[in-house]
Amino acid sequence: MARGGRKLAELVDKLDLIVEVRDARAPFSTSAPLVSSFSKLRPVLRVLSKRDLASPERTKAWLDELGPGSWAVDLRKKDGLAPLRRVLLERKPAHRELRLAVMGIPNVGKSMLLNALVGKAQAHVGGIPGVTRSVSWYRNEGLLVVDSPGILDPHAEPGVHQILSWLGCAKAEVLGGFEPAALSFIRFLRERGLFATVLKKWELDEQEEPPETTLERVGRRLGCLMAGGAVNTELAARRLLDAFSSGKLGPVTLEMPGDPIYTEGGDVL
Ligand SMILES: Nc1nc2c(ncn2[C@@H]2O[C@H](COP(=O)(O)OP(=O)(O)OP(=O)(O)O)[C@@H](O)[C@H]2O)c(=O)[nH]1
Ligand SMILES: [Mg+2]
Repeated sequence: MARGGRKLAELVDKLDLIVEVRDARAPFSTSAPLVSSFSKLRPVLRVLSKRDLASPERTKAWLDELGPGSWAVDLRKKDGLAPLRRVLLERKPAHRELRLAVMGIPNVGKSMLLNALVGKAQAHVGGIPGVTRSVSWYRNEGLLVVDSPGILDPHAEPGVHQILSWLGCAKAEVLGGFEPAALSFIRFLRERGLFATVLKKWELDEQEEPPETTLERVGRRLGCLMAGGAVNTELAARRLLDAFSSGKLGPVTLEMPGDPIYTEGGDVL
């Protein structure tokens, strides 16, 4: 287990419960296997963050699949937190604070959830993975809450890493570059029937063409041009992924419960 994972494992003994945060746009790929292993030791509640960036019908299907003890929230608007708060207060021991940790993979909104729960902007929040670097405790309103750094599973399928790079939970530049990540994203959108949903904002129509050509069209549309007029595809790739991960292209959920999106070899179908 990596050092960060060991630190979390040592922490579990001190906790009453764990809140796992996943991204509502891909609740399967953004699950943290380490947290599943802790679920034998402590109750785990599940929060799907970024509900505002996901398809409402698909979020409902995911909540049905995950069952009781799971909620979808919009942490920017602090929407949907009341039922979670209620459950936390019910579980608070009479004579001391409820001790819980917010865990999950990078950039899913753990620190933002913590700030919403303790009622103050205490933990640092940021749009890139790896903002929280150590385990820290925060307290307020009968809660003692631990913020923790996002943990990626090094043994996850290659397809999981690919999806995480589209969502901004893993750094595309580390995983082989923005361009391959954007090309696999375009391919995925086409194969999953999501192309029009995602790219309508930029008025790009779906055409029978290689993903490289689509990326060039994205680059032209966004004015990512080099001297001489050729498209800067690296920049176009970056702009496409940034726009998707930050929600500027509108709400879309990439995964459905029971709908496998990985091949047996672990690549995205
Ligand atoms: N639109 C939207 N953005 C969100 C929501 N929750 C979090 N974010 C954004 O997601 C980004 C990451 O939030 P953080 O709270 O820093 O995420 P984290 O899980 O603590 O990340 P690390 O500390 O890097 O592991 C920030 O840009 C937030 O503004 C949400 O519900 N909706
Ligand atoms: Mg954080």
